[in-house]
Amino acid sequence: MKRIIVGTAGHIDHGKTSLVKALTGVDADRLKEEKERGITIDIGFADLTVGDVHFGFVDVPGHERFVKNMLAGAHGIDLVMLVVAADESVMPQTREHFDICRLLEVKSGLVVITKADLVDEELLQLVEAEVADFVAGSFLEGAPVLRVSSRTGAGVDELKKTLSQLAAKARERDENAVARLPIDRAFTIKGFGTVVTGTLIAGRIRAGDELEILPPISSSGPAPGRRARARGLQVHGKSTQEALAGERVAVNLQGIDLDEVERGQTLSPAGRLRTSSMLDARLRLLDSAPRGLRARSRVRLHIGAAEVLARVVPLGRMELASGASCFAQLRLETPTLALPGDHFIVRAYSPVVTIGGGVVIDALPSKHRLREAAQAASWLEKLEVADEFERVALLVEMAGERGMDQDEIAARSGSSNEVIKRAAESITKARRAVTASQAPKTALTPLIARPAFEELAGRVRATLKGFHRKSPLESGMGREEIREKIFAHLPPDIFRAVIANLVERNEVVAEKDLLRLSSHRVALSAEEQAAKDRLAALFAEAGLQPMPLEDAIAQSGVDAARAQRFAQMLINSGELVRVAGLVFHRSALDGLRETLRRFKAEHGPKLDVTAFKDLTGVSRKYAIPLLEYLDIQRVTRRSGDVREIL
Ligand SMILES: Nc1nc2c(ncn2[C@@H]2O[C@H](COP(=O)(O)OP(=O)(O)OP(=O)(O)O)[C@@H](O)[C@H]2O)c(=O)[nH]1
Ligand SMILES: [Mg+2]
Repeated sequence: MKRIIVGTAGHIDHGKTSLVKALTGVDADRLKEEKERGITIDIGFADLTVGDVHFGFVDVPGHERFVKNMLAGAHGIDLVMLVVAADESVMPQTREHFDICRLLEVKSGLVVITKADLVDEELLQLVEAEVADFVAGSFLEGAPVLRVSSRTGAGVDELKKTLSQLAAKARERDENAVARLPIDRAFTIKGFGTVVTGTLIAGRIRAGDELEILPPISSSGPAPGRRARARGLQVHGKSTQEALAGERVAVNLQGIDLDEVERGQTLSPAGRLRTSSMLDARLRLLDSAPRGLRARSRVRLHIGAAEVLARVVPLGRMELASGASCFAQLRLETPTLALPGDHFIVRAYSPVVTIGGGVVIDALPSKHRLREAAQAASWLEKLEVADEFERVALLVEMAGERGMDQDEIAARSGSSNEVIKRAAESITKARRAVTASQAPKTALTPLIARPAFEELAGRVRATLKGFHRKSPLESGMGREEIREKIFAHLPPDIFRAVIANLVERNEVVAEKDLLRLSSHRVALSAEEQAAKDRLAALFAEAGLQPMPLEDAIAQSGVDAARAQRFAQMLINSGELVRVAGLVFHRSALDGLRETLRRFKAEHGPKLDVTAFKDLTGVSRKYAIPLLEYLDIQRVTRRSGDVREIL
């Protein structure tokens, strides 16, 4: 069954509530004060099924003082019934409500001329002509205009039929997107506890779901919301296990007190979305706005069911003129939940009139300073026209070298996991981004745009190049040193990924804790090469009875510091081997292994220290470290005083 939310709009007393009652049998005025005064004060609800369409009605107040209440309901509607009383025609709130519908980009609707029973045909035709003029050039141009009398019932059936036709053409809401329920009412029911209601504008909620209420009451900065389980759900007064986008939903929240929830908060899946204190948006001012909007003007921002005070910073200009549009950053005085694509209304701080509205483009932007306005605007230009997939790519590109993990992509885009996953795959495949981790990938694995990734790789190369130039005798630069120099403020995954990538491309060699360019060769002068060779030769000649390293260094023919480095190079390359405090040439140790192999063949595997000394001709000073070395190398195994040759 298709689910459509229909909103009323129109001037006070033009018959909106009566019309909803004529259609559904429900009096949407539920407050005592509304009944007494005969006017609507707050939004009211009713529903109706026609064929395979389920209509949820949101009836709004027409009084100019209650436009803010009207806005708490108007944000979620698919279809508008613009109500114009035949005896009064177009009036101020007809205009204001209609402006609001246009700014919210309500997609479809119709005009209902109510109180048709009160006037004659001539006047009806006049009103119809006025209405046609009024909606010309808008989304309602050419839309059905129906005459109805809620008193006699004339035209009501025709209206139902027309609503069904419009519903058939209405777009479906995305049930797979992240669920959001802007709360428009909160109350308690004896025996049940706290209940909140709202229009489920996206996704689905199931009984038992863990939800988050954002923002927390009276928070002054971004903070996680209060979490609560949905104990029970009702859609239009009927209990259900699951509510879908486009339905009016009541949620019974477990363990939540009434003073923890209020109109303007939003229910969403726990841990998924984040509140914002700034929004980047396309902002339009109405032609009818009494004056332009100067930079940093204070306005009332209505978004979802929330009203928050905000300052408007038009990007790249000092003032937005009436009738014009531009990119703007809205700086909110209290954080709220919003996502790209959300529409909002802006009302002047004083006098309180609707002056404009727009669409959120980036819900978690950074603060744009004056000189960054042009760059911010160029990103917004791309984001504004991006589809869900492209938005993921752009968000990653905007994040630059910091990259963006999937949790943040989810919070910032509002896209489903499925969309994010597919977008991540396609942009990595298209080589626009790199997934900065080896398996396993988690939600915290950042994606980093390829240019930013290459830039980091380039910096590693340049840093290594500089290092090699400065220290040609060092075999490499410390991994940690590079991390601190280039990646200190970045997620560790990004460091690992950049290094791994350079190694994979054979541009960098990682050896132990050192990194070097693969092209790096330690360049020695003839004198240095001779000294290094001499060191090696001293140990090769000494066999199993080498001199202490310091002595060899002293005989090398170059200064101790350089000789020390050559010794280290020989050790790094494996030509020299450290055994306890001694240094042996590789060939001497290889020879020893061979000697033992032959001994075992002739005399069997048992060998004690004395036999070892006889066999090799070394003193105890060398014999003990050598045997221990052989044990570690698993050439021999010690048991008591005897060793077994393996
Ligand atoms: N004769 C006649 N009277 C009507 C008709 N529709 C509404 N009325 C009367 O007009 C008055 C206002 O009707 P409502 O439905 O309360 O008007 P509303 O647009 O909901 O008013 P607000 O919610 O306060 O903006 C009531 O006294 C209704 O009885 C109609 O079709 N014919
Ligand atoms: Mg009413």
